[in-house]
Amino acid sequence: MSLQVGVIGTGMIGQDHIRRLTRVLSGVSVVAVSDIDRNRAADAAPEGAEVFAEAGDLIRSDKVQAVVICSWGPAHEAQLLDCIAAGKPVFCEKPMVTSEAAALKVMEAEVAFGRRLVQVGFMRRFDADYRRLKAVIDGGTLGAPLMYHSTHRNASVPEGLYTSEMPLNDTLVHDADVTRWLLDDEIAGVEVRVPRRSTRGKDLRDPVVVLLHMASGALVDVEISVNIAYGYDIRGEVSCEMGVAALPNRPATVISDRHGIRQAIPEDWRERFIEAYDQEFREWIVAAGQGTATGPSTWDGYAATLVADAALRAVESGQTETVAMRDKPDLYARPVAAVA
Ligand code: NAD
Ligand code: ISE
Repeated sequence: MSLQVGVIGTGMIGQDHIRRLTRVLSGVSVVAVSDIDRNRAADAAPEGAEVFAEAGDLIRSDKVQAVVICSWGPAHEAQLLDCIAAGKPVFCEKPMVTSEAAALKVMEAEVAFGRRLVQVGFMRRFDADYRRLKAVIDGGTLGAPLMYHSTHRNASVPEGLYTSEMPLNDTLVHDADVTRWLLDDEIAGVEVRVPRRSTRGKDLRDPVVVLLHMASGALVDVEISVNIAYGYDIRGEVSCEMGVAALPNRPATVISDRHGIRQAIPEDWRERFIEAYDQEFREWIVAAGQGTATGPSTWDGYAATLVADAALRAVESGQTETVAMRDKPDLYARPVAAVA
């Protein structure tokens, strides 16, 4: 039977996820949508889907078996808590929440419920290039990872909606999560350096360089540029004791003409990570159909939130700010048990 899903937030990524849930993937149907902009929700609703004015009513509706949250970050906390209270599996776009206090509330609610329900939208973990890179590091033939260089460049971000804090609490969270996952290590401290500001960045603090100090002693540098004009360029290279492993340049047609030899660069995240988003939902649909969640967890969302908070403090202090994580609840340490 098809998993009946309700989607909250029908902006850019909400529409893209509705497209994949209705036209690309099988075993799932979008039966409900909600957005604070009711017209946008109505325009995005697939045929037959009910439009809810209130996200809470969509979550509690009997026709909705599982929820996809694509609203703005600050709205996620209340919507996640409603999903957990209703006992419904939920896919939540990053950032899971925007403060440590909110992350703890969500984690405590899920732990009290006693079963994983939340998957956070860290799609890089589902990308084939990142998965191959991780397999090489885990294989151990290059020795221990010592440094990781992560480059995260956006051609542009939406004017007005994207605030000066967002390079650190909205964009960096991807690099923080993929670093923890790739290196199988925790982030213990965060430093931020701010170079000359790009005049294209309007009022944004852009670019920024972030140094992540890992618990093992490994060091990670992250370039965040959110207005770099030429395209969406994601790179990663791990330097180990006996060699280096890097993400490939994205395979693309090689064009040769009077301007030279070149390959196209993706315009934005929709194009670069199209297969990764498809795969994260394939895996989510299977788990949600069994009443649970696998993939990036509330614990991972909590870790990324702490790193973002520390990065925001580090900009102000100019110091290395500590990331102090709680002890990991058992719920996130044990393998997920499927529910019959
Ligand atoms: P957007 O502004 O295009 O869309 C957000 C939508 O949510 C808007 O239509 C808005 O009206 C609606 N909304 C806001 N608050 C709401 C609420 N309380 N209830 C219901 N609807 C509400 O933004 P977007 O680019 O689609 O981003 C949405 C989320 O997805 C953000 O958290 C963003 O960080 C994340 N995102 C993730 C990726 C990724 O690569 N994983 C890419 C883009 C965006
Ligand atoms: C956006 O919200 C995303 O999540 C993209 O993956 C990221 O590259 C971009 O910087 C964010 O604004």
